[in-house]
Amino acid sequence: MKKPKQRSHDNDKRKGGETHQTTTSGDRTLTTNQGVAISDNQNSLKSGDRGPTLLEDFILREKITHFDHERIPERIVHARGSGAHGYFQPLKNLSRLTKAGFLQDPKKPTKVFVRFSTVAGGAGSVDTPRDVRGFAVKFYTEEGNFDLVGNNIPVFFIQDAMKFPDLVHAVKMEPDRGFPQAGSAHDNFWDFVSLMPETMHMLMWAMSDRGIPRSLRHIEGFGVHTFRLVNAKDESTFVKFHWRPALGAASTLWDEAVKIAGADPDYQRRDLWQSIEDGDYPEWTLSVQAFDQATADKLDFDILDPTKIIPEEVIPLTPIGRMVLNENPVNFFAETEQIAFHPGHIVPGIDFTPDPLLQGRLFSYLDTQLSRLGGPNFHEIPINRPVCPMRNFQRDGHMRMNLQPGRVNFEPNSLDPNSPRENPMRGFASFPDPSAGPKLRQRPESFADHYSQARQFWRSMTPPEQSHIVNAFTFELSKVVTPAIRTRMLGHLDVIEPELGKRVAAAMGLEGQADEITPAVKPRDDLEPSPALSIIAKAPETIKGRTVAALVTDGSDGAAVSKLRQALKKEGAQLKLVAPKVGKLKGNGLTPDMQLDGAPSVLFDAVVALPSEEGAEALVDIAGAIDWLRDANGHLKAIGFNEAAGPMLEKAGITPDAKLGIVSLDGGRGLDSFIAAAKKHKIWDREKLMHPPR
Ligand code: HDE
Repeated sequence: MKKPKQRSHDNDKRKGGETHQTTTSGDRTLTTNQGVAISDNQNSLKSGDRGPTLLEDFILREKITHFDHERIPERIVHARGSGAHGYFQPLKNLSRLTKAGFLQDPKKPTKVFVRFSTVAGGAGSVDTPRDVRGFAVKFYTEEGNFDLVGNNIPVFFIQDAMKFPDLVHAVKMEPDRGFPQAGSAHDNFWDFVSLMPETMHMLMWAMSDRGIPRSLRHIEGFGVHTFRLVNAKDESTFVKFHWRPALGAASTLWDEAVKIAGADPDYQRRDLWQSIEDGDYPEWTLSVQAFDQATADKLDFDILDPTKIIPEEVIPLTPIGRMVLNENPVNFFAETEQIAFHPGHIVPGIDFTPDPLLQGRLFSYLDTQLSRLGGPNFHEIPINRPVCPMRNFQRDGHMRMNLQPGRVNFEPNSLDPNSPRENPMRGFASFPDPSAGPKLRQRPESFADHYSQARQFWRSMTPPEQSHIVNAFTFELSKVVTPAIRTRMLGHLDVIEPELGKRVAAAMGLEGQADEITPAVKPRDDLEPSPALSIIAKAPETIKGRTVAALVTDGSDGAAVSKLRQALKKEGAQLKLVAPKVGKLKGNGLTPDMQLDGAPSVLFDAVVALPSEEGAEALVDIAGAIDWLRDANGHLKAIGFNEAAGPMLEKAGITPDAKLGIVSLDGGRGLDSFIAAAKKHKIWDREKLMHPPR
């Protein structure tokens, strides 16, 4: 059932958009930014119809000047992003943990805007590189905006903000040549990380299937740092924040991600947009791992170290809320581009810890908005405005929008008893964190173990996921051309887990060449694997929210298509028809959604070949049609087919085998077993045969 639409800044947007048109003359006359009606929007003002353009043409100059300034600096990281509006609702009253107003009443929704992003690429880069995904949520609460600026990976590469510019320089395109775009497979990145053992845990995550998610609707999210929740009695509880997608986490295969990048560079942005347009709203549960100081003291790592997780098996997740994204932006620039996140946007009831990475972030995000959005008044841009009253004595500056009346712009004052005053009862009060010590530049000893959790991650993966990690390291390190970087990195992999090091070295043909790496702290061998870290182990069997494509031709069986469509609809999935031509098909009245060349099977979760006999005869000689099936097979997707498609399957080298998800739809239960196979998302048993582990 569709939820009623909720949105932030409704009035701002709609009214703002219409002011020009309604206030000029009540009609739809085009005007300049000064409100002057424009009579001709096709021709500049010239001296004679072939004559030079006149400097006097204030309409042309205004239009071109504005156009010249349409772009603002893109984000230095997380430049490529997609956003949506929605709402958050607590599952229960959380006053035991926090006094934050928006976490008290389960009946009360809070509006949110979420921006997902990749990290390394520019704003125009593709959606599916191997990369971390940003997961930033702005909660417009009645006590101010709260930003939970997280990632889809629960740890970070580095432990101290001091290293962030180096990390980002290393991963982004190399400064002399300007490539690679949106990719970590280059010397600079691997040189840096191989010299920084603290990156090892996060590298395992980034090289795992988490780095190539199926869609933004299928990613988990993490606050990464340890935060505090503070209740009305000023009692503090440590928390780690977790988002879990209602559809379950899911990933692509590397070969698939690479091909999607060419077939649809906007694959994930389009998916997010389309699912919201279709009313199939993406949804997540927000959970916390809550613990006290005594528990923190018992953990075998430091909770201030952002390169560590607390396994769910050690401290389970407590679900606290639900988030639904139910409205697309009205304008990408005004909202998704101009939204300004900042971990320092918090509200009473939530507080920081001295995690040295978080502490650095608390400076960086405000600072970056000054250059990105042009000045200190970005909080007045509609998407950034709090929904609660905002009053203080900050004044003026670039692009000040609010009219601030009166002569009093200072505090204390006696001239205006109605002017704003501090409020010790309601105002934000920092939790009196007791940590202090001598002034020094030093990493604590408790941050020194860089390998144990990397090893634990490896041991928590299923065999296919382990193979994907081996393949990812092999791919990336093979792109590195400096031999010393490769062998240094192989040395680290040996420390993480000898089996991992050996497999990557063998796949690269560099057996026995790994550097000797001596870790500062011997990695532990006794950490229990955490099955919750595996995507495959906990994947729900569902095709909800997925898209299945049917390859159809003139003369295809229309009844079979509608049976398939109905069956998919029942499961919450959709059917797209792909055909050699995009016009209405003959003999069945079907209208294709997409033409074959623009709809390779990488764009779909499962495929069905339902050609007519004549249609199949023509398609069997078309490489694109055979690749359509061959790729679906290689990408471990469920494949359904009718008898006519037999020769096509044969040419694609595909042997029907219902146990491996290659299912004939002709028999009575064919459709059911196809859907059962599609619900597995990937048929992992097929992978062992097609891509034997290295
Ligand atoms: Fe960010 N990060 N970051 N980061 N980050 C930015 O802020 C920074 C870190 C994250 O959709 C920038 O407005 C520093 C961790 C997301 O607009 C910048 C450090 C995590 C987004 C910045 C970190 C993140 C950003 C660039 C280490 C996961 C995109 C543009 C001390 C918990 C937000 C901007 C959006 C964006 C700095 C580390 C997540 C430069 C200095 C850890 C999701 O301020």
